[in-house]
Amino acid sequence: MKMSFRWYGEGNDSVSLADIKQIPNVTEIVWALHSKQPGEIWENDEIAAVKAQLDEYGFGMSVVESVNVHDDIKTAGKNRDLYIENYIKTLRNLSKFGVKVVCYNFMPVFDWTRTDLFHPLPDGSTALYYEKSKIKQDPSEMAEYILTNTKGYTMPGWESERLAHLKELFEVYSHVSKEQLWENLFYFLRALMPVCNECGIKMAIHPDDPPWDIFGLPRLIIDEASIERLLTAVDDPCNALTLCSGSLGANPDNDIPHIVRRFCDRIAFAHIRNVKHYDNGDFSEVSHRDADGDVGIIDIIRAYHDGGFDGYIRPDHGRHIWNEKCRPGYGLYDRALGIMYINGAWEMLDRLDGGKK
Ligand code: DNO
Repeated sequence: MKMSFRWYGEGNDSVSLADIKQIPNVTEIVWALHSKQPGEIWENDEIAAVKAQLDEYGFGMSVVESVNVHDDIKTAGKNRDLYIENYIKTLRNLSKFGVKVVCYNFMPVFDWTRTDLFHPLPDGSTALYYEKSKIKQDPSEMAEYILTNTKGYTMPGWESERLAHLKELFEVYSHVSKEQLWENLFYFLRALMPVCNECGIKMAIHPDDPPWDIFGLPRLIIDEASIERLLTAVDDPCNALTLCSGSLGANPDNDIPHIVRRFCDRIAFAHIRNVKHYDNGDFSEVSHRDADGDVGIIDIIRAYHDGGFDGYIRPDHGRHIWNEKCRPGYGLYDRALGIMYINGAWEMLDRLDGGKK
Protein backbone atom coordinates (compact mmCIF):
# COMPACT_ATOMS: atom_id res chain seq x y z
CA MET A 1 0.00 0.00 0.00
CA LYS A 2 1.04 3.56 -0.62
CA MET A 3 0.19 5.95 2.20
CA SER A 4 -1.36 9.27 1.25
CA PHE A 5 -2.86 12.35 2.88
CA ARG A 6 -5.60 14.59 1.53
CA TRP A 7 -4.60 18.22 1.16
CA TYR A 8 -6.86 21.06 0.00
CA GLY A 9 -4.10 23.22 -1.46
CA GLU A 10 -2.05 26.29 -0.64
CA GLY A 11 -4.12 28.90 1.17
CA ASN A 12 -7.09 26.55 1.33
CA ASP A 13 -6.06 24.20 4.14
CA SER A 14 -5.04 24.65 7.79
CA VAL A 15 -2.50 21.88 7.25
CA SER A 16 0.76 22.59 5.40
CA LEU A 17 2.86 20.31 3.23
CA ALA A 18 5.66 20.81 5.76
CA ASP A 19 3.35 19.39 8.47
CA ILE A 20 2.43 16.42 6.32
CA LYS A 21 6.08 15.72 5.54
CA GLN A 22 6.60 14.88 9.22
CA ILE A 23 3.99 12.12 9.29
CA PRO A 24 5.85 8.81 8.87
CA ASN A 25 5.35 6.93 5.61
CA VAL A 26 3.30 9.50 3.67
CA THR A 27 4.57 9.55 0.09
CA GLU A 28 1.56 10.84 -1.83
CA ILE A 29 -0.67 13.89 -1.60
CA VAL A 30 -4.32 13.45 -2.53
CA TRP A 31 -5.13 16.75 -4.20
CA ALA A 32 -7.56 18.63 -6.41
CA LEU A 33 -8.05 22.01 -8.03
CA HIS A 34 -10.72 23.01 -5.58
CA SER A 35 -11.62 26.23 -7.37
CA LYS A 36 -12.74 24.33 -10.46
CA GLN A 37 -16.45 23.93 -11.09
CA PRO A 38 -17.77 20.58 -12.32
CA GLY A 39 -17.50 20.52 -16.10
CA GLU A 40 -14.48 22.81 -16.36
CA ILE A 41 -11.27 21.55 -17.96
CA TRP A 42 -8.21 21.34 -15.71
CA GLU A 43 -5.46 23.01 -17.69
CA ASN A 44 -1.82 21.87 -17.85
CA ASP A 45 -0.40 25.02 -16.27
CA GLU A 46 -2.78 24.75 -13.31
CA ILE A 47 -1.78 21.15 -12.72
CA ALA A 48 1.90 22.01 -13.15
CA ALA A 49 1.63 24.65 -10.43
CA VAL A 50 0.46 22.03 -7.91
CA LYS A 51 3.15 19.64 -9.07
CA ALA A 52 5.82 22.24 -8.39
CA GLN A 53 4.55 22.65 -4.81
CA LEU A 54 4.50 18.90 -4.18
CA ASP A 55 7.90 18.37 -5.82
CA GLU A 56 9.46 20.68 -3.29
CA TYR A 57 8.60 18.15 -0.60
CA GLY A 58 9.15 15.04 -2.67
CA PHE A 59 5.46 14.08 -2.69
CA GLY A 60 3.77 12.23 -5.54
CA MET A 61 0.49 13.48 -7.02
CA SER A 62 -0.91 10.13 -8.19
CA VAL A 63 -4.39 10.53 -6.71
CA VAL A 64 -6.91 13.28 -7.40
CA GLU A 65 -9.94 13.60 -5.13
CA SER A 66 -12.11 14.64 -6.86
CA VAL A 67 -12.76 15.60 -10.44
CA ASN A 68 -16.43 16.34 -9.83
CA VAL A 69 -19.05 15.21 -12.29
CA HIS A 70 -21.38 17.81 -13.78
CA ASP A 71 -25.10 17.49 -13.01
CA ASP A 72 -25.81 17.23 -16.76
CA ILE A 73 -23.84 13.96 -16.80
CA LYS A 74 -25.69 12.62 -13.79
CA THR A 75 -29.10 13.63 -15.12
CA ALA A 76 -28.48 13.08 -18.86
CA GLY A 77 -29.00 16.79 -19.35
CA LYS A 78 -28.62 18.50 -22.71
CA ASN A 79 -24.89 19.19 -22.39
CA ARG A 80 -23.88 15.79 -21.11
CA ASP A 81 -21.65 14.87 -24.07
CA LEU A 82 -19.92 18.21 -23.97
CA TYR A 83 -19.12 17.78 -20.26
CA ILE A 84 -17.92 14.22 -20.85
CA GLU A 85 -15.58 15.60 -23.53
CA ASN A 86 -14.29 18.13 -21.01
CA TYR A 87 -13.82 15.40 -18.42
CA ILE A 88 -11.80 13.40 -20.93
CA LYS A 89 -9.60 16.41 -21.68
CA THR A 90 -8.98 16.79 -17.95
CA LEU A 91 -8.04 13.10 -17.67
CA ARG A 92 -5.60 13.42 -20.54
CA ASN A 93 -4.00 16.46 -18.94
CA LEU A 94 -3.78 14.77 -15.53
CA SER A 95 -2.12 11.72 -17.02
CA LYS A 96 0.76 13.86 -18.31
CA PHE A 97 1.63 14.64 -14.69
CA GLY A 98 1.58 11.05 -13.45
CA VAL A 99 -1.97 10.89 -12.07
CA LYS A 100 -3.04 7.25 -11.77
CA VAL A 101 -6.32 7.41 -9.84
CA VAL A 102 -9.24 9.82 -10.07
CA CYS A 103 -11.71 9.61 -7.21
CA TYR A 104 -15.22 10.86 -8.00
CA ASN A 105 -18.76 10.30 -6.85
CA PHE A 106 -22.15 9.99 -8.52
CA MET A 107 -24.31 11.26 -5.67
CA PRO A 108 -27.25 13.44 -6.70
CA VAL A 109 -27.21 17.06 -5.47
CA PHE A 110 -25.12 16.59 -2.33
CA ASP A 111 -21.87 14.81 -1.57
CA TRP A 112 -21.54 13.41 1.96
CA THR A 113 -24.08 14.56 4.52
CA ARG A 114 -23.86 15.01 8.29
CA THR A 115 -26.22 16.80 10.64
CA ASP A 116 -23.49 18.09 12.96
CA LEU A 117 -19.96 18.93 11.90
CA PHE A 118 -18.62 19.48 15.42
CA HIS A 119 -20.47 17.06 17.67
CA PRO A 120 -18.94 16.82 21.17
CA LEU A 121 -17.58 13.40 22.11
CA PRO A 122 -17.14 12.26 25.72
CA ASP A 123 -13.35 12.71 25.55
CA GLY A 124 -13.69 16.45 24.84
CA SER A 125 -12.99 16.25 21.12
CA THR A 126 -15.60 16.88 18.41
CA ALA A 127 -16.48 14.83 15.36
CA LEU A 128 -18.85 14.58 12.43
CA TYR A 129 -22.23 13.18 13.42
CA TYR A 130 -25.41 11.98 11.72
CA GLU A 131 -28.71 12.27 13.51
CA LYS A 132 -31.27 10.34 11.55
CA SER A 133 -34.33 12.28 12.74
CA LYS A 134 -32.85 15.53 11.41
CA ILE A 135 -32.88 14.29 7.82
CA LYS A 136 -36.37 15.09 6.60
CA GLN A 137 -37.80 14.92 3.12
CA ASP A 138 -37.22 18.65 2.67
CA PRO A 139 -33.54 19.63 2.93
CA SER A 140 -34.18 23.32 3.60
CA GLU A 141 -33.85 22.98 7.39
CA MET A 142 -30.48 21.27 6.97
CA ALA A 143 -29.43 23.93 4.50
CA GLU A 144 -30.32 26.61 7.05
CA TYR A 145 -28.26 24.83 9.70
CA ILE A 146 -25.26 24.53 7.40
CA LEU A 147 -25.47 28.20 6.48
CA THR A 148 -25.66 29.42 10.06
CA ASN A 149 -24.06 26.93 12.45
CA THR A 150 -20.97 25.46 10.96
CA LYS A 151 -18.28 27.97 11.88
CA GLY A 152 -17.73 29.06 8.30
CA TYR A 153 -17.17 25.52 7.04
CA THR A 154 -19.39 23.39 4.92
CA MET A 155 -19.59 19.98 3.28
CA PRO A 156 -19.10 19.48 -0.46
CA GLY A 157 -22.35 20.04 -2.31
CA TRP A 158 -23.60 22.23 0.55
CA GLU A 159 -21.85 25.44 -0.55
CA SER A 160 -24.04 28.55 -0.20
CA GLU A 161 -24.00 29.21 -3.96
CA ARG A 162 -25.33 25.72 -4.55
CA LEU A 163 -27.89 25.90 -1.76
CA ALA A 164 -29.26 29.05 -3.39
CA HIS A 165 -30.34 26.86 -6.35
CA LEU A 166 -31.59 23.91 -4.35
CA LYS A 167 -35.16 24.09 -5.71
CA GLU A 168 -34.00 23.99 -9.34
CA LEU A 169 -31.60 21.15 -8.60
CA PHE A 170 -34.29 19.08 -6.93
CA GLU A 171 -36.62 19.79 -9.83
CA VAL A 172 -34.03 18.46 -12.31
CA TYR A 173 -33.34 15.34 -10.26
CA SER A 174 -37.04 14.68 -9.69
CA HIS A 175 -37.13 13.35 -13.27
CA VAL A 176 -34.27 10.90 -12.69
CA SER A 177 -35.18 7.52 -11.26
CA LYS A 178 -32.64 5.27 -9.60
CA GLU A 179 -32.50 3.09 -12.74
CA GLN A 180 -31.90 6.13 -14.93
CA LEU A 181 -29.16 7.30 -12.62
CA TRP A 182 -27.48 3.88 -13.00
CA GLU A 183 -27.76 4.15 -16.79
CA ASN A 184 -26.26 7.63 -16.72
CA LEU A 185 -23.35 6.36 -14.66
CA PHE A 186 -22.71 3.49 -17.09
CA TYR A 187 -22.93 5.86 -20.06
CA PHE A 188 -20.33 8.12 -18.47
CA LEU A 189 -17.98 5.26 -17.62
CA ARG A 190 -18.29 3.59 -21.01
CA ALA A 191 -17.31 6.85 -22.68
CA LEU A 192 -14.29 7.21 -20.39
CA MET A 193 -12.88 3.68 -20.37
CA PRO A 194 -10.91 3.77 -23.68
CA VAL A 195 -9.22 6.99 -22.61
CA CYS A 196 -8.52 5.66 -19.11
CA ASN A 197 -6.87 2.58 -20.56
CA GLU A 198 -4.83 4.66 -22.94
CA CYS A 199 -3.74 7.07 -20.18
CA GLY A 200 -3.35 4.55 -17.34
CA ILE A 201 -5.92 6.22 -15.10
CA LYS A 202 -8.37 4.38 -12.87
CA MET A 203 -11.75 5.96 -12.21
CA ALA A 204 -12.39 5.17 -8.54
CA ILE A 205 -15.97 5.83 -7.52
CA HIS A 206 -16.60 6.89 -3.94
CA PRO A 207 -19.59 5.23 -2.24
CA ASP A 208 -22.63 7.28 -1.37
CA ASP A 209 -22.44 8.69 2.11
CA PRO A 210 -24.53 7.81 4.01
CA PRO A 211 -25.29 4.68 1.97
CA TRP A 212 -29.05 5.11 1.65
CA ASP A 213 -31.48 7.46 -0.11
CA ILE A 214 -31.76 10.87 1.49
CA PHE A 215 -34.19 13.74 0.88
CA GLY A 216 -35.97 11.46 -1.58
CA LEU A 217 -32.87 11.35 -3.80
CA PRO A 218 -31.66 7.98 -5.07
CA ARG A 219 -28.21 6.80 -4.00
CA LEU A 220 -26.42 4.07 -5.93
CA ILE A 221 -23.19 2.80 -4.40
CA ILE A 222 -24.41 1.59 -1.06
CA ASP A 223 -23.55 -2.08 -0.48
CA GLU A 224 -21.95 -5.24 -1.85
CA ALA A 225 -24.69 -5.90 -4.43
CA SER A 226 -24.52 -2.39 -5.89
CA ILE A 227 -20.73 -2.56 -6.12
CA GLU A 228 -21.01 -5.86 -7.93
CA ARG A 229 -23.51 -4.34 -10.34
CA LEU A 230 -21.21 -1.41 -11.09
CA LEU A 231 -18.13 -3.56 -11.64
CA THR A 232 -19.85 -6.10 -13.85
CA ALA A 233 -21.81 -3.60 -15.94
CA VAL A 234 -18.55 -1.92 -16.95
CA ASP A 235 -16.10 -4.76 -16.53
CA ASP A 236 -12.85 -2.94 -17.06
CA PRO A 237 -9.92 -2.68 -14.60
CA CYS A 238 -10.08 1.10 -15.03
CA ASN A 239 -13.60 1.06 -13.58
CA ALA A 240 -12.46 0.89 -9.99
CA LEU A 241 -13.42 1.73 -6.43
CA THR A 242 -12.59 4.18 -3.72
CA LEU A 243 -13.52 1.86 -0.88
CA CYS A 244 -14.53 4.14 1.96
CA SER A 245 -14.96 2.06 5.11
CA GLY A 246 -16.81 4.84 6.91
CA SER A 247 -19.30 5.65 4.16
CA LEU A 248 -20.36 2.05 3.57
CA GLY A 249 -19.85 1.28 7.25
CA ALA A 250 -22.55 3.74 8.31
CA ASN A 251 -24.94 0.90 7.51
CA PRO A 252 -24.33 -1.83 10.12
CA ASP A 253 -25.48 -4.46 7.59
CA ASN A 254 -22.44 -3.81 5.40
CA ASP A 255 -19.62 -6.21 6.26
CA ILE A 256 -16.67 -4.08 5.18
CA PRO A 257 -13.83 -6.61 5.69
CA HIS A 258 -15.80 -9.03 3.48
CA ILE A 259 -16.39 -6.33 0.83
CA VAL A 260 -12.66 -5.51 0.81
CA ARG A 261 -11.73 -9.18 0.38
CA ARG A 262 -14.24 -9.68 -2.39
CA PHE A 263 -13.30 -6.64 -4.49
CA CYS A 264 -9.68 -6.09 -3.46
CA ASP A 265 -8.30 -6.22 -7.00
CA ARG A 266 -10.71 -3.48 -8.12
CA ILE A 267 -9.97 -1.13 -5.21
CA ALA A 268 -7.65 1.63 -6.38
CA PHE A 269 -7.96 3.85 -3.34
CA ALA A 270 -8.77 2.95 0.28
CA HIS A 271 -10.32 5.39 2.74
CA ILE A 272 -9.95 4.22 6.32
CA ARG A 273 -12.62 5.74 8.53
CA ASN A 274 -14.29 4.40 11.67
CA VAL A 275 -17.87 5.01 12.84
CA LYS A 276 -19.90 4.09 15.86
CA HIS A 277 -23.56 3.11 15.42
CA TYR A 278 -26.42 3.88 17.76
CA ASP A 279 -29.61 1.84 18.02
CA ASN A 280 -31.80 4.69 16.74
CA GLY A 281 -29.91 4.83 13.43
CA ASP A 282 -27.64 7.73 14.39
CA PHE A 283 -23.92 7.36 13.92
CA SER A 284 -20.82 9.21 14.99
CA GLU A 285 -17.39 9.32 13.45
CA VAL A 286 -14.72 8.24 15.91
CA SER A 287 -10.99 7.65 16.13
CA HIS A 288 -9.35 5.12 13.81
CA ARG A 289 -8.77 2.73 16.69
CA ASP A 290 -10.71 -0.48 16.04
CA ALA A 291 -12.25 -0.68 19.50
CA ASP A 292 -13.62 2.88 19.32
CA GLY A 293 -16.03 2.08 16.50
CA ASP A 294 -17.96 -0.65 14.75
CA VAL A 295 -16.64 -1.06 11.21
CA GLY A 296 -13.83 -3.49 12.07
CA ILE A 297 -10.76 -1.43 11.23
CA ILE A 298 -8.26 -4.18 12.09
CA ASP A 299 -10.10 -6.77 10.00
CA ILE A 300 -10.29 -4.26 7.16
CA ILE A 301 -6.54 -3.63 7.28
CA ARG A 302 -5.95 -7.35 7.44
CA ALA A 303 -8.19 -7.88 4.41
CA TYR A 304 -6.14 -5.35 2.41
CA HIS A 305 -2.92 -6.95 3.58
CA ASP A 306 -4.06 -10.47 2.73
CA GLY A 307 -5.18 -9.23 -0.68
CA GLY A 308 -1.70 -7.86 -1.41
CA PHE A 309 -3.21 -4.40 -1.80
CA ASP A 310 -0.73 -2.11 -3.51
CA GLY A 311 -3.04 0.81 -4.20
CA TYR A 312 -3.29 4.13 -2.39
CA ILE A 313 -4.63 4.43 1.11
CA ARG A 314 -5.46 7.38 3.30
CA PRO A 315 -6.90 7.97 6.73
CA ASP A 316 -10.32 9.54 6.33
CA HIS A 317 -12.13 12.01 8.57
CA GLY A 318 -10.47 12.52 11.90
CA ARG A 319 -11.97 13.99 15.04
CA HIS A 320 -11.05 17.57 15.93
CA ILE A 321 -8.64 17.25 18.84
CA TRP A 322 -6.27 19.43 20.86
CA ASN A 323 -8.28 22.55 19.94
CA GLU A 324 -7.31 22.32 16.31
CA LYS A 325 -9.14 24.73 14.00
CA CYS A 326 -9.57 22.94 10.71
CA ARG A 327 -11.93 21.79 8.02
CA PRO A 328 -14.50 19.38 9.44
CA GLY A 329 -12.89 15.94 9.46
CA TYR A 330 -9.69 17.17 7.84
CA GLY A 331 -7.39 18.34 10.60
CA LEU A 332 -3.79 17.30 10.99
CA TYR A 333 -3.67 15.67 14.39
CA ASP A 334 -6.27 12.93 14.38
CA ARG A 335 -5.55 11.94 10.80
CA ALA A 336 -1.85 11.69 11.68
CA LEU A 337 -2.79 9.43 14.60
CA GLY A 338 -4.85 7.39 12.16
CA ILE A 339 -1.88 6.99 9.85
CA MET A 340 0.32 5.76 12.67
CA TYR A 341 -2.37 3.26 13.64
CA ILE A 342 -2.55 1.95 10.07
CA ASN A 343 1.26 1.93 9.78
CA GLY A 344 1.54 -0.05 13.00
CA ALA A 345 -1.04 -2.63 12.02
CA TRP A 346 0.46 -3.01 8.54
CA GLU A 347 4.03 -3.43 9.79
CA MET A 348 2.88 -6.00 12.30
CA LEU A 349 1.10 -7.94 9.56
CA ASP A 350 4.25 -7.80 7.43
CA ARG A 351 6.20 -9.22 10.36
CA LEU A 352 3.69 -11.96 11.03
CA ASP A 353 3.88 -12.93 7.38
CA GLY A 354 7.57 -13.41 8.03
CA GLY A 355 8.31 -11.35 4.96
CA LYS A 356 9.18 -7.80 4.21
CA LYS A 357 10.38 -5.52 6.96
C1 DNO B 1 -15.51 12.91 2.28
C2 DNO B 1 -14.92 12.55 1.00
C3 DNO B 1 -15.89 12.70 -0.13
C4 DNO B 1 -15.24 12.35 -1.44
C5 DNO B 1 -16.15 12.51 -2.62
C6 DNO B 1 -15.52 11.94 -3.84
O1 DNO B 1 -14.83 13.36 3.14
O2 DNO B 1 -14.38 11.29 1.06
O3 DNO B 1 -16.33 14.04 -0.17
O4 DNO B 1 -14.15 13.19 -1.65
O5 DNO B 1 -17.36 11.91 -2.42
O6 DNO B 1 -15.99 12.60 -4.95
